[in-house]
Amino acid sequence: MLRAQVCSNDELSFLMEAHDGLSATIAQRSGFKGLWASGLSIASSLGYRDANEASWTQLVHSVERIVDSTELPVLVDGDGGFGNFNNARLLARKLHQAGAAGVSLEDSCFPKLNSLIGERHPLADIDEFSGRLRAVKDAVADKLVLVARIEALIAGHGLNEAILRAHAYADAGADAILIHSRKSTADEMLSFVTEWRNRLPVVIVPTTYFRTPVSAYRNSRISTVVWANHSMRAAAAAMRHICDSIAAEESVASIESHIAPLSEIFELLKYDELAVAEKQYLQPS
Ligand code: SPV
Ligand code: MG
Repeated sequence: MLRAQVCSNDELSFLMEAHDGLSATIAQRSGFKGLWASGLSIASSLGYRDANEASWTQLVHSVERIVDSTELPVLVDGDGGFGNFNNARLLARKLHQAGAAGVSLEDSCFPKLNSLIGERHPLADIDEFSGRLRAVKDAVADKLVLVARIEALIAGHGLNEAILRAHAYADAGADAILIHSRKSTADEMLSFVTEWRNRLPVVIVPTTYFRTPVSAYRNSRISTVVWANHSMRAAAAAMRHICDSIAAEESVASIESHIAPLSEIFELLKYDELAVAEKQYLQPS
């Protein structure tokens, strides 16, 4: 199902960020057909910086909760694979066992730093990173969609470097290319797409160029848009507002109508299923 979404440029698909079971459940309710297990959002919700402070096992645990919470396919942000080819293929195997549908690997060096902050984003050597991709492909074959993510534009290199890398990663067996940009307009990313001519489908992450209408992506036959961190940021804003208010008022009376009723939480987490199961399986004492 993820392959049909990510590997087709006939129809634009959307992946919504999830960082835990609840955010995954809510994304499914809103009608999303696939999820992005965001490294930034998972790290932030755990109180870590998106700098490989969370371990690969913590990522796999978070992915398990996301996968278990919905029927949606999950594309996991695997950062650079947490090391060399060996770490990358181990991560891919474990993500497959956890039920992920795909993994995105970026050509950064360990430890990485989130692409949207700081100026130091050293790129992996092209051949070394291609080896990481080949090792993952050999380990999981077609059981996981493999997205190769290019950080060349983030690192301040030009279009030529990005295109060179995209061809190398396609040769190494990637199923799709994620071209990342942190410009406030889509121009740089769209120039890549024009030059690339869809040798492989293209995935994008319009976090900083959020004003561009999605029609521009449809016109460019981009395959997939990732809304990468918006549930996590929405949660942060809502929690800050509510905590400020409760602290100032020493009361929860005025905020009750602004937060999710408990009935909604119980409904989202299917407490009714538990009640039915108890009737079926719990022996009366
Ligand atoms: C993430 O969601 O963790 C991503 C996208 O990798 S970005 O934060 O823009 O690097
Ligand atoms: Mg990330």
